[in-house]
Amino acid sequence: MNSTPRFAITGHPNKGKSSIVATLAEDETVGISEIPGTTRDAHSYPMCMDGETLYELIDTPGFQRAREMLEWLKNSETSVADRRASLNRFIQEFANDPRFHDECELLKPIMKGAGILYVVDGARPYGSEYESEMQILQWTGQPRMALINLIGGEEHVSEWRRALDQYFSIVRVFDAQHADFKKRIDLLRAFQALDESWFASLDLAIGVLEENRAQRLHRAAREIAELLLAVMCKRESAQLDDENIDLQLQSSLVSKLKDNIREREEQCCDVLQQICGHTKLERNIERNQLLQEDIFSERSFSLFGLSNTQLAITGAASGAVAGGGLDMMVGGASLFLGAGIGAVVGGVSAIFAARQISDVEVLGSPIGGYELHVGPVSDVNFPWVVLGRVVLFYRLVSERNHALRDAIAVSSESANSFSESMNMKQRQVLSDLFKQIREHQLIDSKGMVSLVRQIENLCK
Ligand SMILES: Nc1nc2c(ncn2[C@@H]2O[C@H](COP(=O)(O)OP(=O)(O)O)[C@@H](O)[C@H]2O)c(=O)[nH]1
Ligand SMILES: [Mg+2]
Repeated sequence: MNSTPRFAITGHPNKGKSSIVATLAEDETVGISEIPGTTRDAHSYPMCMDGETLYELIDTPGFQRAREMLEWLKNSETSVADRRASLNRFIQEFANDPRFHDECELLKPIMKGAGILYVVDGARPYGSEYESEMQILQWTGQPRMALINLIGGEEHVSEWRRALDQYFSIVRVFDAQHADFKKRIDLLRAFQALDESWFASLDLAIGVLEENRAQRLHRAAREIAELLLAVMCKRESAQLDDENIDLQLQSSLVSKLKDNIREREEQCCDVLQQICGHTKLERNIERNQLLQEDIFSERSFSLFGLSNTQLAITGAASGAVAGGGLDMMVGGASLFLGAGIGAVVGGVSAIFAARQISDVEVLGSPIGGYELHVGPVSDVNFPWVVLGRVVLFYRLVSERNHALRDAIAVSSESANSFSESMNMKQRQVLSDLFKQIREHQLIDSKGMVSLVRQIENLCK
């Protein structure tokens, strides 16, 4: 049989049931709340890939009156073989009784064949009030697994294990908010072991998930490579009255260039979020502090740029000033302002004051007169800064669990270690590719393939 596996997530209110649904269905729309009793009705969240439903997670309200319910069941029981029938009778009898609304809601999908994921909190002690819940779930006879969530720590995990082992054939610790991809796959494999009829469907699901993850990485790396190419080639220009540089115009072109580059980086981050199914994050939160930090700030350069030694080793500094030949072709006067541009940019940072970040030139315009050109950004560290920022962003977003809704927190240590996380070879290959882009203002298809591959490795 190749039916879609369905899992009902059950347990006491406020133990992270909805969080587990969000994580396993990779769905940011699942309602998670610190207020118990928020989930009122059972709701199914399909895990879909390429239009195919791999499995379904059913979020359910928590047990409210398990003890009373069990009492009723015991009174109506005639034989062990009759237990499922008793449960069905209970649902029929109390379907419209508000006292047992939540019990009926959570049992319905299970009685229709869903597997059970019973969630408890490993930070809270085990208590006999849970026993009725576990017994009721046992009565359904459905395949079931218990998950010990770690809401506030794990001090009661072993005590919970001993109790849960009595009722569940598989008991796992599963951190709803931080379980990574591998942990989620492990869970699906455990379910395979629980029910043979799901084996083939879950095998397929795991294969699709793994394939999708690789595709996601590739798409993201391609997106980042295109960003690098775009920002490294970006230029701004405007008509000039004569061949003299209009400093005000130059300053506004520099601002425009920087704004466009920032905007392009924002766009790329939006796409990376989409790729990872985290579009809501954008609306709910501001990007983390580090990424809020301006792309052209001194801090960005010192965090993500290569050190002078690293630059010297890779030979990145040579050929840093591009565009020198351009004006020869069109016959304009070229003005590399060098350190001067820092003053024009307006003291954005000490680094910019000391370095030439972009070329400024006056070129003869094809339609007559003169044009002032600003860009591309020629600072050798610029692509490293952009690369570091977006790769770090992708790592955070792609690892991020869909149960986590707060702001992405990134430590400056992780940013600091970014350039160190690359080995010499990686740095050299990237450095050569950046040089190619800087010098030719384009990249050939072989270079693009290599760039994407390098970025994939950094994003993992
Ligand atoms: N720290 C932490 N908090 C969690 C975890 N799982 C859930 N929570 C929080 O616990 C509260 C209840 O979570 P929710 O998923 O809505 O529980 P439900 O009522 O069982 O569906 C929410 O405020 C969650 O953010 C976890 O693994 N760690
Ligand atoms: Mg809930």
